[in-house]
Amino acid sequence: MRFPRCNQIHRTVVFAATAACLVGVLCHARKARAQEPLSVVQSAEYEGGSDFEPFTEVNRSVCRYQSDPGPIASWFSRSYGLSGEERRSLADKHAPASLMADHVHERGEWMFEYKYMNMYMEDNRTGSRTISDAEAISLGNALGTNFGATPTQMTMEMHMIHIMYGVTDRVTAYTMIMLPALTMDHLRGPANPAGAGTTFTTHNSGFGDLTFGALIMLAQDESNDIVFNLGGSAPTGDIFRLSSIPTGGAVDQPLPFPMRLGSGTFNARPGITWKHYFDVGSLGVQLQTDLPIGRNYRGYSVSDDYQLNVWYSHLLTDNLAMSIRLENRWRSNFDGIDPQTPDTVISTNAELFRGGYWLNLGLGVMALFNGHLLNVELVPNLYQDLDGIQLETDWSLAASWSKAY
Ligand SMILES: [Cu+2]
Repeated sequence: MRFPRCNQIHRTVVFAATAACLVGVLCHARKARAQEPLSVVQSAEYEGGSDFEPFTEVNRSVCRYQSDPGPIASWFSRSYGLSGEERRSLADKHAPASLMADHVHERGEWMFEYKYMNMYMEDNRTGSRTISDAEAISLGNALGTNFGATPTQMTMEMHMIHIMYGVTDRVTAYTMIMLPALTMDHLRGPANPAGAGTTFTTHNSGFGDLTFGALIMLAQDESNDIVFNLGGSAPTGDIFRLSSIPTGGAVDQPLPFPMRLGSGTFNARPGITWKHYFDVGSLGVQLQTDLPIGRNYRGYSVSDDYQLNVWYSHLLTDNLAMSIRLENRWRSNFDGIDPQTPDTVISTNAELFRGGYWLNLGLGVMALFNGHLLNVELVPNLYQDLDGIQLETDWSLAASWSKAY
């Protein structure tokens, strides 16, 4: 387990403070607006039949839209002073697209979601410094690796089918079926029988680890949710596939760690989320973990993974929201050793070149059409500090469609 060093903590505090200031300003603006006196007509409309409370939350928009505005007008409208349940059904009802396990469903309700994620990694990095492909070979050799090849670029795609079901109003069960598709480009090193300086690409896809669990509403009031994720995953993803592509057909070798489809272990994935709903948006904080239990049958265990997220989603209309998110991610190196993945061959075989710290920015859009939620987020990396030599993360993307019944 690695914790960020001073400069990383410093950066994180600065960003968190910036986000907090932004939210503070928005809240202040919202409050100032709510305190504007109601006109005589608006007060009369309010007394004439609204059951919203508290009284001070009512403002002009509530009154304006009390009669049905029609489907087109309602898409562009904003409602205020809604009940807790109504407020949770607007465009910001789910966390930004890259996140999971932030919300529950009411008893008997199903949710179906398809989610696509793509992470793009180009160039290697040692610590926080980007290095050229040639240096990845030379520095790698000095560190006792990359004699066979160095990775130069990777695309990690994930298709996910996410199903949720409200067992009670406080407990929602869920499962996620993962279908990763991994592609990695390489440059051959000095000891490769297929010739140093040539390139090759490997690909792997199939079922990943099946994820499941229960989301438990620990506490809730009109504007706050605290949700605990009692989650885990089962080792349904294949972790041992052979390829002779790296050596141009000379030798069959197991695909290295980042090209494997699962962890090979049962993982505990506890997490906790706090969400606060304002009239104009919502704030979320989530700690999510992914912790392998024991070692897999090849003799190693993957990283302990901790993700700490803070986000704010702003409602432009009831059906359209934009989000900004800050993600801290820590990963440990692997434990144990897979004896069939010698570190000398390639850096992606090295158990001690897996850990690091990543700081990512998320910029998202959420749109509701007739109960269909489209949720898209682009996630550029802001900072990363990696153990040994590893491919650096440039950006990731998440896009999902979901509907509850
Ligand atoms: Cu859901």
